[in-house]
Amino acid sequence: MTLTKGVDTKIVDYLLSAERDVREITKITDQYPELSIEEAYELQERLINRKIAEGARTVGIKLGLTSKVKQQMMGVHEAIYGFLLNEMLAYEWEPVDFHQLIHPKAEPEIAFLMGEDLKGDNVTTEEVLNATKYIAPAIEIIDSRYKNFKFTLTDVVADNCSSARFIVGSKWVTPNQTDLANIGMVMSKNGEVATVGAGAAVLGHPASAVAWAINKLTEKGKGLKKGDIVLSGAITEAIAFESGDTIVAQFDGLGSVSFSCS
Ligand code: OOG
Ligand code: MG
Repeated sequence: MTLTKGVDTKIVDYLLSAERDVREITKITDQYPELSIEEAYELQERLINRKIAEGARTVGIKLGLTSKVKQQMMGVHEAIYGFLLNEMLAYEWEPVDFHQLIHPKAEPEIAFLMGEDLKGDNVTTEEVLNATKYIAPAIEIIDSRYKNFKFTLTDVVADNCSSARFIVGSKWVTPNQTDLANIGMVMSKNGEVATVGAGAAVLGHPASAVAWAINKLTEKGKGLKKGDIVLSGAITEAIAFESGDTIVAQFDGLGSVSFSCS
């Protein structure tokens, strides 16, 4: 057990200062190679609690590494989750300020808005769909605090899974209006196609990814609440962007979501 009192505070301070000072840092497992995934989730919880103490509010969760491609890239077999805070919410009509971010990348995702509380250790895809009020196209902006976006699973979990900003499109549809697994998506940067994918990339079905996360949260005595937003995980690889860029993700039947970076 590496995570003694004092060490946990030190690591959380280290991660928070990197974000605040917009500066990349050496990954924490370089100094603490023994840290376990469970300890990483404890660190993540402490980091979120610190932000809450400073006035932030959780508005939902995000899933990461839900696609086989991303899991293979990382050499892992499991997805991860982190928390969304109100201060991460960005809007289509308000440019994202590049200078507040270290080395941001954009990911096309499907957002779920929960219409009911949902908790349990055996939640199914079907139950997730039934508890979902709307789905919408979304873009997550990830911004790992670690140098060159290089990390182990433990590092990224402690860093709240690289969360930085997210944008949800203005068109919301009920889940039964669309076949989420077969939804096609094209994401472009400055008018040129950057990446294409389909909903099935996310653990076979984006709602299955959400079910997985609820089961995990329940192990910790948590769950989803009515009104929570869930980002179900990137459908393709993430695309780097900088000042002056515009990113648009266009989903079949779901419409599009976009943002510009100033
Ligand atoms: C980790 C976060 C990945 C996703 O949707 O897969 C993620 C990272 O790649 O930095 O948010
Ligand atoms: Mg993501």
